[in-house]
Amino acid sequence: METKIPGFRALQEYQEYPEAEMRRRAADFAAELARRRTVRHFAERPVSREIIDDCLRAAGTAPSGANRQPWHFVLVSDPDTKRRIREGAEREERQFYADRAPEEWLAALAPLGTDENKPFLEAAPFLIAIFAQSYAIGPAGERLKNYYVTESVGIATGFLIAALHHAGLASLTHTPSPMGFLNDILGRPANERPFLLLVVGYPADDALVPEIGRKELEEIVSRVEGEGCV
Ligand code: IYR
Repeated sequence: METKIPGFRALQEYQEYPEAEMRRRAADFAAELARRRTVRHFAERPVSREIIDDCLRAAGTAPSGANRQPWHFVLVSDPDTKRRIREGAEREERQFYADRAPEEWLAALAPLGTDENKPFLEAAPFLIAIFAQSYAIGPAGERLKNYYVTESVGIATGFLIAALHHAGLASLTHTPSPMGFLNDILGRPANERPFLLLVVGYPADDALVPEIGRKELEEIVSRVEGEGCV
C-alpha cells in the first residue's frame, strides 16, 4: 500500500499501447501533421463555435512554466471587430513593407507572396488573438511572476494549430508587428502582450499555397545513441 503524499495522486491518465500500435500511431500522426499547410485564402463559410472551443480546450492542456498557464485566447467572429483588426494590421503592414522591413527580410518573404493587404482578416469566420501574460494579477491586485512565458504560450499555440488541423480546419499564423493595437481593440489588460493572431476557417475553393517544402528528418535531427535505443 503506497503512502499518500499530500498534493499528489496516482497517474491515471497515461495510456500505453502495444508496440505495433505505437508505431502506427506515431506514423499516422506524423502523416496527418505533414498534410497541414498554412492557408492565406479563406472561404466565408461559417464554422461551429463548439469545434473551436474544443480546439481551445486542447490548447489549454499545454505544459507551462510552474503551471501558470500564462495564455489568454480571444475568439473573434464579430464582423465589426474583424474589420477593425484588419485596419490595425494593415496600417502596421503598410509601414513594414514600405519602410521597416530590411531587404533581406523582404527577400525571405518573397516565396510566400505576402503583402500589406490582409483580406483574410475579414473573410475568415474566426480570428483567435493569443495573448501572453507577462505576469499574473494576484487576489490583492499584486503582480505574480510567470515563468517561461514565451515557451509556454508557444507550446499552447502549437497544440491549437495541431488541434484545428486535426478537426479539419485551416489556419494562418499572422504576426503584424507591432501588435499593440490588439490590446486596444480587444480590451486586454497591460499584463498581456499580443503573441500571435491565428486566422481560422475553411480554405477558399481556389486557395493557392506556395510550393515550398520541409526539411528532411536527417537535416533537423542529430543523434547521440546509447543502449536505450532498440
Ligand atoms: N507580418 C508580415 C510579414 C511576414 C513575416 C513573416 I517572418 C512571415 O512568415 C510572413 C509574413 C505579414 O503578415 O505580411
